[in-house]
Amino acid sequence: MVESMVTRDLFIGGKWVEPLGRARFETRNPANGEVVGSFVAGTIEDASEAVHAAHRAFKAWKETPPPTRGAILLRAAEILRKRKEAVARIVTREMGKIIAEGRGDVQESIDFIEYMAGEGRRLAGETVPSELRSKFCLTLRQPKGVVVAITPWNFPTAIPNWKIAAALIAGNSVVFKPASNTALCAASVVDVYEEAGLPAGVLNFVTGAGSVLGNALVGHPGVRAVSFTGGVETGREVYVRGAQGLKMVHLELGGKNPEIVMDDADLPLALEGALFGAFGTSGQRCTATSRLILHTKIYDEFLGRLTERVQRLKVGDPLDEGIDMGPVASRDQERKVAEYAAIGQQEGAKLVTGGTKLTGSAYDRGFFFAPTVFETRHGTRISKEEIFGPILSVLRADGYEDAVRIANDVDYGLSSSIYTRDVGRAFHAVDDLEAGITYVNAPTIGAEVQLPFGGVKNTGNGGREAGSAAIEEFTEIKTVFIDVSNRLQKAQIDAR
Ligand code: UN1
Repeated sequence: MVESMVTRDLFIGGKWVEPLGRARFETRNPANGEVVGSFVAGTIEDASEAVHAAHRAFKAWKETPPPTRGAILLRAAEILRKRKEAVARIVTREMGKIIAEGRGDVQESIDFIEYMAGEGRRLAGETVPSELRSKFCLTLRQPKGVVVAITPWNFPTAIPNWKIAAALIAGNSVVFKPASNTALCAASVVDVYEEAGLPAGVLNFVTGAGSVLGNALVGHPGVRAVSFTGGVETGREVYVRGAQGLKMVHLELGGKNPEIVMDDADLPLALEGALFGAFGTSGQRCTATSRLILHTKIYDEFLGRLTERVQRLKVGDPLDEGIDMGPVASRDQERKVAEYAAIGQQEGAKLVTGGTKLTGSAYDRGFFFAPTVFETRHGTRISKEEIFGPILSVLRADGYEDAVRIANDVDYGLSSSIYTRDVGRAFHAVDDLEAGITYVNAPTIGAEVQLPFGGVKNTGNGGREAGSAAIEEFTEIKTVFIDVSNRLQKAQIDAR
């Protein structure tokens, strides 16, 4: 089916605008090259306009009672639920994840917006005793101001919503700058909030090069906080630039997530987990299983079964139900994955299956790469660097201690997984694995919105998003003392 190309503009101050004389860029379906959408290549002026619009809208939005903000979010969730299938198709066409995962992306958005809507009736602070008489101490949550959301293409509706819905319920106004290659997904997110009745200027949307817009937004003196999900190198630049303005910069970066399979594991279950974790979304999740650490006693058997299953994965048009894996998201991704496949072979890893671009009439117009498995030693580049594609490195471990040592000896620490039937061992792993997220008897992917998401080491800078942490990300704490004693009471001095 040929679907038509859509033209979208910038959304600033509650209006869709195409500023005069701006160049445009296109997004393309990575499965077949069709043009999906056309967008404005925004400039520094556009970034600045968006920040100003967000500023103008901030005060009234901050003063809007949080339950009223929540009601708008609930409407947004409802609108998105009604158009789940249509938006899921946009996700799949623009980014290439299989349609079941496209639906999952949108569902994750709906779930999170609903969850944050409820937060409108909580946004809880704390109440603690005073050391003095007739004095009350409490904290309130206040919005930060104008916040910037810079989002990646791999979860092109879910990650924007993690940031936008949390920022909005807390009373911030937002400038949203999505990854360019999923700009139509991003515009579809903006539509939902606009139609839900979000006041003009509370959410603004700019598209274009990160090197232009991202820099302008992060460096803008009117911006108080930046929430960024993407690669480590860009994350570092965002952090440094934000630091110059003493801004809160929240970073969600890469991963090199291990699945450990112990000798007592339920092997068929661990196998399903590895396949989904490594090749779901063509391996393009920060939480993807990119290392499979096998206990030496089950190594040969497990690798044999894995290989057989990987070779049977159906790779094809991600809009077709029944396909296991679609293309990678872009030519750049394809190049990077091919480079790592070559690196693996140069550094002496044994290619078990895959390793090449897929060819043939079903594949030639898209960026299809074969699901790939390497056997390698810990320490090789493919065993330590984030690839963000369908390449799984299989590593051998002598036992639990060795497996944990290998798992932890990388620069990242987002997700991790262990398959074992030994409950004691499982809890030790929960303690021992250096990662923000540990799964027991489940793959490294599959975060749920009501729990914090984030990682340690180079995966971020200590923050978490989603779950209870989402509100912390986007609020300032106001500490309040109310003295009703009608006299000067001195803390630390009178308090005896
Ligand atoms: C990401 O990998 O970039 O854990 C986000 C998951 C997702 C979120 C992942 N729901 O699989």
